[in-house]
Amino acid sequence: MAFPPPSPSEDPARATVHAKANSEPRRVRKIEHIQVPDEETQARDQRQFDETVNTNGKVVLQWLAGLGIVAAVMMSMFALVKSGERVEAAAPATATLRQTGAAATISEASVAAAKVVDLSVIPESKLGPDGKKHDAFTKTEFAVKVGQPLKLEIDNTDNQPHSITSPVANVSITAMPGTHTYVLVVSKPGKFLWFCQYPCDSDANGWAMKHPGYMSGYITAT
Ligand SMILES: [Cu+2]
Repeated sequence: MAFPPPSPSEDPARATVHAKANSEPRRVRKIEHIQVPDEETQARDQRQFDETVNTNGKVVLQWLAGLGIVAAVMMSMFALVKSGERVEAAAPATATLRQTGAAATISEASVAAAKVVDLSVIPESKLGPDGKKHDAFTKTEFAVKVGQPLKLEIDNTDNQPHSITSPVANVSITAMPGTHTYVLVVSKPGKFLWFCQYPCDSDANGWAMKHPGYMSGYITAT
């Protein structure tokens, strides 16, 4: 047979607590309010915490994604450089015409710091295999570093323009009569044939225009 649960009035301890609670209801409620956050406050704090974690997490993820993109770009650039080296290594030593990309953009600073090469254009000056003198540039071989400008100070002593033209190297320099400075820049490695696009060496039907060393030559970019 079970004893019935004691009533509050039968339990002295319980009766005391009950009496205290009843006698100091304001104080108890006040303490509870200060020390224990209510459900609304807890929920709000939790939301703020979650939002902070979420935001920070997103920032970290975005940062990691950005890092991944940078790494991918660097790897592809490295791959391009390596593939370029392989192409160059496999290229024959003889003249090779190469396709270049868009015109190279060069900074004023790099132009100002560029090396200067002096040359002249002199009509009927260079002896050909036919025993006659032909129109010619005094220098027809140019060595450049890819993307680095080289200044050409050309004294064109003729009374008409001549040019250093290489469509495959995206080079087109028109040397006007007189002494002027021009910028030669090539954006891709290779050995490129150039020619003068202005009709000249007319005494020999333009022979010089088709022959390297006269009104034609090579630009080597490494
Ligand atoms: Cu010419």
